[in-house]
Amino acid sequence: MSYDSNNVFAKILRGEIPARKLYEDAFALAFPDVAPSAPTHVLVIPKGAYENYDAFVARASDAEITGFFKAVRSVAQQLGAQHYRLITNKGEDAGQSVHHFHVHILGGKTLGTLLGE
Ligand code: DGP
Repeated sequence: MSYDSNNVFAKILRGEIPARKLYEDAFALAFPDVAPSAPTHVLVIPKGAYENYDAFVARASDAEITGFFKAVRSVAQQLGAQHYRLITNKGEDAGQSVHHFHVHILGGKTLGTLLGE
């Protein structure tokens, strides 16, 4: 699948859809998930156009990759999260519904089993 610049996160990056910005730097933007699965549920997205984790690691520069994952850490620190789970869904069978690479930060309670099943 190639990148579709009409996805909702691309629209958030362009300011066409509102989002409450929790963190922003040159590499990443973080905002709360619209349908939270835990008391803390924040999405972190790269600024570049990458449809999923595979595309991000394959095509992004080392600076973008490092900058993005450092931003994820900064967001978790800013949230004061001592215990948290990172999730990224790659592909629809894995649960990916928005095709702009993103990492979910989940926490704020004792989380269940990995797949919640
Ligand atoms: P995934 O299913 O892994 O692709 O996660 C996509 C997440 O994006 C899902 O938990 C709901 C969230 N989401 C979808 N549309 C919007 C939106 O317009 N704003 C925000 N803040 N989150 C959204």
